[in-house]
Amino acid sequence: MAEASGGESSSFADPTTSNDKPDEAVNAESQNGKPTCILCLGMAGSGKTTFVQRLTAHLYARKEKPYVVNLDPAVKEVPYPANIDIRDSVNYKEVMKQYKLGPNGGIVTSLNLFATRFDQVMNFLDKKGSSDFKFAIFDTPGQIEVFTWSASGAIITEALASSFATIVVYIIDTARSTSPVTFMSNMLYACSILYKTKLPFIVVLNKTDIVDHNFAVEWMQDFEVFEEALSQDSTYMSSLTRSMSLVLDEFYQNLRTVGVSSMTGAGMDEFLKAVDDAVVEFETQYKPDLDSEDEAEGGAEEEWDEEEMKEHESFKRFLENEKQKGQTAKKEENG
Ligand SMILES: Nc1nc2c(ncn2[C@@H]2O[C@H](COP(=O)(O)OP(=O)(O)OP(=O)(O)O)[C@@H](O)[C@H]2O)c(=O)[nH]1
Ligand SMILES: [Mg+2]
Repeated sequence: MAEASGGESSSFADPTTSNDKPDEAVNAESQNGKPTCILCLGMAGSGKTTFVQRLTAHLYARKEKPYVVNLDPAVKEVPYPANIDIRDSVNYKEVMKQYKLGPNGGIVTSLNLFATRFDQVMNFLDKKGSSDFKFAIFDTPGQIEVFTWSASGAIITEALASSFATIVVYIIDTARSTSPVTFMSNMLYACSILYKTKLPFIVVLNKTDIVDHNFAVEWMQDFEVFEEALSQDSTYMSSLTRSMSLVLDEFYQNLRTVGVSSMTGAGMDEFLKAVDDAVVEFETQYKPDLDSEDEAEGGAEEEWDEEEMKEHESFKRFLENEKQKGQTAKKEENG
């Protein structure tokens, strides 16, 4: 595993911008001269990576070169110019081998290892964000729960949101959500991520080149239309889905949705408008909440640090144990 040693010559080096002179048009101002962070989440195969690729190309065309971070250690090819690539500092296959882990454990552990050095990413964003780029885009691992339900995912998200306007983009494969029950389960997942991150949220209905997204918008706006679609199905699931839909009504009312094709680029300008909106929401609602939480809790920062320390220590112990186990097994094999 490559070691990152701080500074830009390390494995966190910035391949596309370090030698570039920022051109004038790129000097976009953002909130308080700091970049906006766009976290792209979504089920496996929903199109996160293709979306990041398309958004990056779109911003390049607008002369708003973004800063792009790949957080998926298991991806084979990254089809966009990544300023920071988790694979440069953590070798996922090596992690699996060294700690005797399966694919999911390997991804979680790789992300944990990366999170312990996330302060370096924060430094890059802080240093360059005000002058070089307006948007920092994050592509996340295929297995969504690795990011949304792991300590490292939370550490990364919270670190970003504490310093920059941070927005969650939940990408949906629209073509695979045309059944009301599948659509509902996808939206429940979206809702649970909103609960978890408490950040401004945009739902991207992707792959509109395959199927128009308006059916989904209608389902969210009008319960009766959704009910009609459900009426073809009289199973237990459909009656549960009906109740769930009523519960989700409040969630739908406050949701920004944009139809996009990452393949053709349709909907990208609308998406950026939604981002502007979400940034205003971050600054006016989320930021004051975060600040007042910090103030109200007083010493909470110290407590959190202690919690983090405990987690970090136990993670280190886990790694040591696993390493020892691996070495013993190897000796036995050889002996
Ligand atoms: N037709 C069409 N296909 C798309 C679109 N976006 C992505 N795809 C295809 O969907 C598949 C999955 O896309 P990815 O971008 O790899 O999805 P992902 O969410 O990053 O996948 P994982 O990282 O493995 O979870 C690929 O075959 C893409 O070509 C789109 O807008 N339209
Ligand atoms: Mg991907």
